[in-house]
Amino acid sequence: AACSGGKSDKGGADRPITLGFSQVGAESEWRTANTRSIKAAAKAAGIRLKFSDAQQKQENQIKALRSFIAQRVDVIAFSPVVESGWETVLREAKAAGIPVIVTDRAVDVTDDSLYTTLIGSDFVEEGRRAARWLIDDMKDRKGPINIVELQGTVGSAPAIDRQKGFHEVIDADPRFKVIRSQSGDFTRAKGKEVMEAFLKAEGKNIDVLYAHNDDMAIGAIQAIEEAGLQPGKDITVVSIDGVKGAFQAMMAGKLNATVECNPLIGPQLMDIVKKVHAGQTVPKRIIVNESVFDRSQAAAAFPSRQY
Ligand code: GYE
Repeated sequence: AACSGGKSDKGGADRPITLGFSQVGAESEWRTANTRSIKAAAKAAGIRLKFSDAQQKQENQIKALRSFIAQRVDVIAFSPVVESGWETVLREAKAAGIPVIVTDRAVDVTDDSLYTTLIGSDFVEEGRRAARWLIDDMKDRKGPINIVELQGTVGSAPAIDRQKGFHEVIDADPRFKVIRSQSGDFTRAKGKEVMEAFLKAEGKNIDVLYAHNDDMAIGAIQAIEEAGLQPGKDITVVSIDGVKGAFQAMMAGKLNATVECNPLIGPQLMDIVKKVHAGQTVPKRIIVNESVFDRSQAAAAFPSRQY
């Protein structure tokens, strides 16, 4: 086939770049904001976007990547639903001379020449931030303090790393104990369902809920209320993302804190797409800046929240 990895056969300078993007799904407020950002930024940058939604299934993503390769797009970007299992399809992209940019979630590959760069947040640090906030919030409280944990999608980078970072910090304080930990797949519905099971099993033993994203926390808040308890008071709730729904829950006194994870990476991604297509070298890892908000800051920050 007349396919080369060179830059000289990509057509005239005026031909728009075609980008194939495979998205995880639409599982959370974070994700829909991320999709909006990518679509808007592609349009603004004059990049032709082929967008595919995998509905949280790796097999769908692999199919999408293969279809992008068959269509000979200029650049592929994707947010991998889970970390492992990408070697084969990434080797196919490499053999076709199509550069691959990983966004948001990391891949676990032994050969890191299989992708150009990873643009995304430091999830381990987000987990540490949630734990540090909790330790500070409970500095005057005696142990034992029982935590239940709602994990993200099993095998996904944010679930693995947010658990790791949280434990790294919380395990150093003997008052805290994670008594239950289960996946809620990053959705409200699953977050609620799993929290109901936690409440049934543990009753009033639960002091803290740590959720790997805001949507699961929001679902769980509903379960806590339905169990006749007050979220934010009887059970301290801390989660990650910083979506508008979390700010509203904080303003209503039901969520105690959220650790920011910025989904608005579209403009940065398009910038990298152009550079990679032009054959420029880019850093292997690009990290997004973010912070932590609690209830005392929620009302002031809310009007300027972009997602
Ligand atoms: O925190 C969660 C989404 O990969 C960082 O995925 C992302 C996570 C985000 O479903 O809300």
